[in-house]
Amino acid sequence: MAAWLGIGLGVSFGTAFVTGLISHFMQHPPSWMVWPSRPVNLYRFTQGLHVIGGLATIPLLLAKLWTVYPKLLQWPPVRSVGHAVERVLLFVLVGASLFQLVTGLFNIAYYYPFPFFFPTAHYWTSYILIGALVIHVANEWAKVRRTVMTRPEDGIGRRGFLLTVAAAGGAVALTTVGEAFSPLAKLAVLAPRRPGVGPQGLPVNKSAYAAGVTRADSSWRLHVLGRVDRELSLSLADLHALSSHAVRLPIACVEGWSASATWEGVRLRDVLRMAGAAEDSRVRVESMEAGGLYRTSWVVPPHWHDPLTLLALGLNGSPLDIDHGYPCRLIAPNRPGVDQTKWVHRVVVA
Ligand SMILES: Nc1nc2c(c(=O)[nH]1)N[C@H]1C(S)=C(S)[C@@H](COP(=O)(O)O)O[C@H]1N2
Ligand SMILES: [Mo]
Repeated sequence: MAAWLGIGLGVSFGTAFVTGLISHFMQHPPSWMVWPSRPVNLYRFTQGLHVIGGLATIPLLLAKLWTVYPKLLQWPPVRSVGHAVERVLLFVLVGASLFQLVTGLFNIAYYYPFPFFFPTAHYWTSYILIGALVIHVANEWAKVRRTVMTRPEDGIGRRGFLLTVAAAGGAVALTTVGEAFSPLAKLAVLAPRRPGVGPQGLPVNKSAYAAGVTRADSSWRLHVLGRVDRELSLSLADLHALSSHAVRLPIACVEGWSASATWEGVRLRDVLRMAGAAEDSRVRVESMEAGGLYRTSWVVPPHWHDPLTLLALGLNGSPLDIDHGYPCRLIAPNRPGVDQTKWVHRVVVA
């Protein structure tokens, strides 16, 4: 049983590691890395897999610990130097696994009882975990192969237990996946984000009130700093006078929830070309929000060249609700939610 559970855990932690790295490097790309703007739903998929897969892993890890915990109490605790090393490694592996699942769960529940910054701790622990996992797999490979190839004497009992664990993991996935996959929205009873609940039928990550943003009045302008000698100052009416486009794009939050909506507004590339931006420039979008981690975001050429990338003024048929970024917010394909900046008032070409 421990062998089969180990295989399942190897696959799910491996998947979480890869999808986690994708999310990390999409948000913090090294200078040589460029993310494409298509497929539109790529990040939505990888991050949904990361979070929902991670949740479904919890019953799997608990079952594994249940089957192996008698080993923790074995006597003598250390038989040789090699054995001591193996035990320390297991301690690291179990500790890191629990840490990743627990902090991930707390994070999507907005519960931060720990003194460290979640993304940094979760990111670095993933390398420790994957390192310990690779050594563990190398150590156990032969044993697991033998176990998996032979028929156990008590095959029925083993199958029953494994089926129960698989069912528990499946139940967790089924009752949360609706926060990303709308056909199953009705089943999403365990999802921290209720699909479809929020102004204009879309959940809100941070409200205007929480961000300290007040409703923009008629003095609001979008400043676009293109070439040094060219700065645009556009009123809301000016923006509405530009050619308008409607796109169907998702907000895909790092917390795993995502939702598609119809956004109306002007193409970012139209505004940037009006301002004389060079085609290969990076662009910084800035919010009216005074502080906070997500006040600004960078838009690289593949993203701002994409005709789907909008400075959105409307959502699902009406002007943006203030909680969705009134008067103007960025919406771009294949991009983490944290980079879909709301309450935009400045666009700076770097
Ligand atoms: N200025 C600003 N923009 C922001 C945020 C923020 O905190 N401040 N949160 C981001 C996050 S984490 C997400 S998931 C999306 C959510 O967009 P919504 O609230 O319109 O659904 O907005 C993004 N835009
Ligand atoms: Mo988010």
